[in-house]
Order: sequence, then C-alpha cells, then structure tokens
Amino acid sequence: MSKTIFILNGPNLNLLGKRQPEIYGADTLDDVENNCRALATSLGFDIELFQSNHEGVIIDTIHRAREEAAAIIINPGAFTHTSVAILDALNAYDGLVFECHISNVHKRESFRHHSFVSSRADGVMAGFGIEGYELCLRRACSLLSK
Ligand code: CA2
Repeated sequence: MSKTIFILNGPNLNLLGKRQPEIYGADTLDDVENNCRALATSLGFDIELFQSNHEGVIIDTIHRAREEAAAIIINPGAFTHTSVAILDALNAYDGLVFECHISNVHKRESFRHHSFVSSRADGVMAGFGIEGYELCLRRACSLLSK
C-alpha cells in the first residue's frame, strides 16, 4: 500500500500568511508543508502538498490520488461550500479523507456552516490553525499503521 498522503489546498490558500492573519494566522503554506513533511517522515510516511485556485485541477489531483495516495487531507477553501464536483471526485476515491479548515467555520458566516465534503470525510478539523493539518496527518498515519 502507498505510504504517500496528499495534502490538497483550494483557492486563495496560496495567500496564507500574506493576508488576513487575524483569521488565518501568520504561517504560510510552506510552513504547513515543512511541518507536515517532518511529522510524516517521523511516522514513516511521505506527503505531497498541492494548492490550486482551479476546481478542475483539484479534481484531477484527487483522481491521481486514486493510484498514488493512501489518504487525502483536503482544505477545499471556498469550494467546501459550493462544490458537488469535488465531493463526487472524493466519493470515487477509496482511501482515507480528512477535511481540514484553518478557521472555525462554524463561528463564521452561516454560508460557511455547510460543507459538501464532510459527508465523505473520515474526520473534520476546524479552528486549530495550521496545526489542524498535522492533527489530520497524525490520525491518517495512525489508521494506516493498524
Ligand atoms: O478556514 C479555512 O481553512 C477555510 O477553508 C478557508 C477558506 C474559506 O473560504 C473557508 O470558508 C474556510 C478561504 C481560504 C482563503 O485563504 C486565505 C488565506 C490568507 C489570506 C486570504 C485568504
């Protein structure tokens, strides 16, 4: 079985650490990647981190995960609340899926309270800042090591 875990990030998350630090914190996506890679290595796994502002590219990457990844950690950004297409792609994926939000979406505007992805996710994190990615990763590695 693959030891690789994909960490997918949706629209605008390339701006992490560069705008709106009061909501999303000061850390960048590079920090997420470095932290997660160090953790994954210590647990005997590997990560590949992606970010795209384009729904189709995210879907293509989920399709690629069917062959290449044992788990997906996904922060779909605003597509969380709009994309049946990303849900359909995740439903066609057999591995573990964790949904990760940096902010606590339930404390924010009501349009952020519904997620299409949650009905497929094996676990959901929200409001733990970028540490949420590592928490998802720990859980994925723990389940995959059983
Ligand atoms: O809290 C999260 O992680 C979100 O998935 C982030 C999305 C938002 O639409 C979701 O409701 C919750 C927005 C990502 C935008 O990221 C930025 C980061 C820094 C500066 C500007 C945007």
